[in-house]
Amino acid sequence: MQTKKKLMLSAVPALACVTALGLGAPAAHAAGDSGGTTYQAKLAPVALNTPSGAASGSVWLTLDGDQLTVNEKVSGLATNLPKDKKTLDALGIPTAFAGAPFPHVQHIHIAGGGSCPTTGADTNGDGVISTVEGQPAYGKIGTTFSTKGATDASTATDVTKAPGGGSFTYKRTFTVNADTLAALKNNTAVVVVHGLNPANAPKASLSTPNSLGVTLPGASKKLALIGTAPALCGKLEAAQMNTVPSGGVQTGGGSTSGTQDMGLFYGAGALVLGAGAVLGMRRRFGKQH
Ligand SMILES: [Cu+2]
Repeated sequence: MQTKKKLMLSAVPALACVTALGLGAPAAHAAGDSGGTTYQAKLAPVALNTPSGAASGSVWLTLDGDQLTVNEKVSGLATNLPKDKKTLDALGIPTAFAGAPFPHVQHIHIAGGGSCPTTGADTNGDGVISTVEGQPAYGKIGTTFSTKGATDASTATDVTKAPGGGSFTYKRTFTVNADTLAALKNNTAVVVVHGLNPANAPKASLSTPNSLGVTLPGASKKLALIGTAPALCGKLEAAQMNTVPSGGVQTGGGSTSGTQDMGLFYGAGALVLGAGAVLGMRRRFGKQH
């Protein structure tokens, strides 16, 4: 499993270096016949919620009419859900999810301030910026970067359709809704990746219920704030290029390296973790006990 993951991730640097794009012109046909408009966002840790430098990511969007192609990579997020029942219970996570890749729901937020929340967004002063507290900055959900099915707000908190794990790439082409399209064009679209790392998240996020009222199927209480609070955020801005990183658009439909294990887990109801992964996870979540 480790080897597989490494192999998949090794493709990322190649993808990233294309953004240097001194050579924008020759790469221009990559975006297709009509040459779409490209937007990009650099994903940075959300204040209070994710320590500076702990996680990062990049998003490239290519818009061709109403067809939006998303290319995204993130790293440094929460990797796996805890495995022991006591921790799971405390966080409002059903035991069926034990050890599964940590689901990260992610959206294009729209119609807010077109920015990412700063420490002042923590209006209740508990040391965590909840999804709701972040809304004056980034707005409501316009589009969900789901791995399958709908891409509007209807899949916003569906963890079974969210990418998972600490590092993943996400690629999908879909029809973008009018509200999101308008936000992209008027410069108020913001990408938000949710789900905090229990190992370094603010303490209150482990004990406070999430601000969206999400209860996972089979859980006895609401999911803790770590499950939904914003971890990474980045404002989308029109890029001065008509392309996406090479290797981007060729594959149609949704695909996400790193989510295969999650699909397996949710499909089969069980995930067999290698011994190394279990040890790694214990180390990672050790701080909670
Ligand atoms: Cu969101």
